[in-house]
Amino acid sequence: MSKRKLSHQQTRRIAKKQQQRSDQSSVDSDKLQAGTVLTRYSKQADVEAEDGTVWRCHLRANLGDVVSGDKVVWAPHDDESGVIESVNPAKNKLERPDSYGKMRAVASNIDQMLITIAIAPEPHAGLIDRYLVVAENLEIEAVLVINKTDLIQKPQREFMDKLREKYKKLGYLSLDVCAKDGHGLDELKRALAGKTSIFAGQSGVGKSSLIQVLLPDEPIKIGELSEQVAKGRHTTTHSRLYHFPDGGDCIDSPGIREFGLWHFAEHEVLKGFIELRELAGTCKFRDCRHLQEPGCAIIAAHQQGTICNERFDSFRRITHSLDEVDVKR
Ligand SMILES: Nc1nc2c(ncn2[C@@H]2O[C@H](COP(=O)(O)OP(=O)(O)O)[C@@H](O)[C@H]2O)c(=O)[nH]1
Ligand SMILES: [Mg+2]
Ligand SMILES: [Zn+2]
Repeated sequence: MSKRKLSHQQTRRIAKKQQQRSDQSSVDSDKLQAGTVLTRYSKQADVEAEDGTVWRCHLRANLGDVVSGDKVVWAPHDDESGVIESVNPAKNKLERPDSYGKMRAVASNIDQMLITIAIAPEPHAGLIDRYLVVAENLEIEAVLVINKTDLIQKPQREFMDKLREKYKKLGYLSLDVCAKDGHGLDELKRALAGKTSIFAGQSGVGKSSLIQVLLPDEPIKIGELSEQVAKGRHTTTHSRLYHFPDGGDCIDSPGIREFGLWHFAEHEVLKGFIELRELAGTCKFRDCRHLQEPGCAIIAAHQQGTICNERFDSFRRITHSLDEVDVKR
């Protein structure tokens, strides 16, 4: 409590100072409060006050990318709306490039990524590894969530078992769940408790469905994305932060379905492959790119069969995609 109070006072002080500098601000500084951004719309945001009430807020100019999970200082304007005056520095920010190549924040202050897959839609090759590059670079935990266990038939079981084993070997927790019949939900709840998690995964794997079974009273849109595609309509969906009754928050975000990694540097891609980054320290050359250099520890390990083929290929494919972008630039 005292810790929170302190940071609240500090941020109020900062906001006050910023306000004094800004001519356009007319907010009475006594009204300033701490809050959390639940949803960001194009020009406004829903902010949750410390008492749990939610306020639709306008944003002061030059606040930058304000997204779900951001801690802010805001002031009420009338009975239901307010103004965000300042944004606290975030512990981390998940970003993705937009269609113009500009980096856009998706969510802030995340502790954990739940990489969600299912037998249908079938996981794209290397997709899990791509999410892991993002998670490892944010330095957050990553958990593999295998949803729709009700659909796994005998022929697919082996595929899923292999996949699960591959990531377990690397030290990642993996959970089998089913939003439809409730299998594995207690374990999922335990994994979510006390953390802010973000569900990542292809559209249609059941991210929103899982959040819905955990929060039956929330009006969560299920399957909306695939319907949208079918209708060929462009509707904007927004990220949203939810609280779980047993503690812990999660962010459901349409912005983290699939995105390129070309904004990553080579060493960051390597950071995403925990078993390879350990080896890289023993390569002969310090600036080894692990492509064809003599004395490369990663290539040697691959030849000796001590690292997983698929992971090595994934690493190569991602690194190669960075080169392609360089050419285009
Ligand atoms: N059979 C089965 N279907 C599911 C399960 N979870 C979600 N679905 C269905 O998968 C579709 C996509 O779900 P949605 O939650 O919108 O996926 P999202 O795009 O990842 O958020 C919907 O038609 C859901 O009803 C599950 O555990 N089993
Ligand atoms: Mg969804
Ligand atoms: Zn090397």
